[in-house]
Amino acid sequence: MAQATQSMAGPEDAPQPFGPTPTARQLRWHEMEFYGFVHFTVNTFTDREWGNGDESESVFNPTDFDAHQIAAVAQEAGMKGLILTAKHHDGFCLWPSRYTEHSVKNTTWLNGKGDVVRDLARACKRQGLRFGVYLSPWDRNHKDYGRPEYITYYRNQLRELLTQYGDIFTVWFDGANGGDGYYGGARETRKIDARSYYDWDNTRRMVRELMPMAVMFSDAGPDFRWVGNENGKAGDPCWATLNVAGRYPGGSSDGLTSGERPGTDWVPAECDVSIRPGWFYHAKEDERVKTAQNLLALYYQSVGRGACLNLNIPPDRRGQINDHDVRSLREFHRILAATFARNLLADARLSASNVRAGAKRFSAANVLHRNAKTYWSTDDNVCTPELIAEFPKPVTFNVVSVREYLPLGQRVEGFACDQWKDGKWVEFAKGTSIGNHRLIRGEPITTEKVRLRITQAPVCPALSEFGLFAEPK
Ligand code: FUL
Repeated sequence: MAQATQSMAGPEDAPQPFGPTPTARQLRWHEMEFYGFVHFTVNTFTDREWGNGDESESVFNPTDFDAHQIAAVAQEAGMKGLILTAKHHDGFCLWPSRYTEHSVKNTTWLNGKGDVVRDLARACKRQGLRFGVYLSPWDRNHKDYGRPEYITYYRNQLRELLTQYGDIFTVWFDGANGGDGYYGGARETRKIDARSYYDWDNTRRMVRELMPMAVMFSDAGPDFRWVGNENGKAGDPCWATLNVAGRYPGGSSDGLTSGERPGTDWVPAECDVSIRPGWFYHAKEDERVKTAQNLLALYYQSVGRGACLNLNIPPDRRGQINDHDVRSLREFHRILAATFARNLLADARLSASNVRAGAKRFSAANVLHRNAKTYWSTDDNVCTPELIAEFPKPVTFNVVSVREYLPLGQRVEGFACDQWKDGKWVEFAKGTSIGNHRLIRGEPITTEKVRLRITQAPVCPALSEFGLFAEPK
């Protein structure tokens, strides 16, 4: 006779998930951490940030467009994907959409045979990068904008993008909406009700159907959220959870910077920011490109707070990433790669105050590798454990890295780090939210013992990484 299977979880079983947890598509996105925006359209040639929608197609005329240069620069900078403005607010389409004449097909560029979406999608694939699209809901060119017919047009375009260009990892739904524009010659102001006009539920359903693993961005998710500013800075804390009910794209940005805890939904933050003052390329901003040190600071304030960083690198009028930007990106990546080349904890002897059921599966050693599948956890009643790392000889570091095992939800609400100094523990860092990744960067510390304390958690923690790293001089 078969034995009755046990229905209650035993101590050797994995902890129960806490609160909302990420979907497979969100986990895939979390792992990317850093990717780029590519803002490119008629604005690049008119020197504007928002086109009015009445630009002649012939305005779009890159002299030496090179999708491979763009993708290679992104890849060398450590980005895991690129998101192209397939259509910005001016309505000009970077692909030859069959639903409008306002596109690359009516330019002299490559005799109207060019397709920026196709070329960049292919170049990304070749570089091992994921590719995503920005399709502005607000369209200052289209005659029907503001009427129901436009929603059909918008979905037709989205269908083209999701069926003609291979895998699309994200659809980025911008929140800017309504106002004056060309609108097929009407040249008037059109206001829409951002809450109801776009019928987002049905558009989202269509994206799920055509591209099940694509994550959708907006102020209100559903998969990841705007961080509430365009400076690239996440809040501290920055919870992955949010109360989504009543939110809509273009609605209130209250709570987006820090997230909400408790929160009903897993909707982590993305920090979008440009490497330049503007989103589009302007020669007059060549000397105002963010430096490698600026970019590093942004990285620690975004990725280092559990968000993803979406750094805009706008092609210039050639259709390539400008040398000024390339130089900053190279130096930024050189420092980052050298910093994270080696987890100094690999040399330490680790001891945890508690290991769940004393089982190897939950042992402290699991935190040493960035392996999204393994983690250190404790017994259910042990919510504030500590982990001590002892080194055979003193080590010097200035960056601490901690990650939670996300499939079990965001569990930790407080943590602290101590160094062994003059015969006692001295705290040198503390924080609240961890989530996908928490980086703390400070002055170099030299010590032979480090302690990580979980100081507040409603349930037992589950940590997939603890690391100490040293930034090169
Ligand atoms: C905003 C837009 O209005 C900007 O032009 C840019 O595309 C930025 C990423 O989003 O809402």
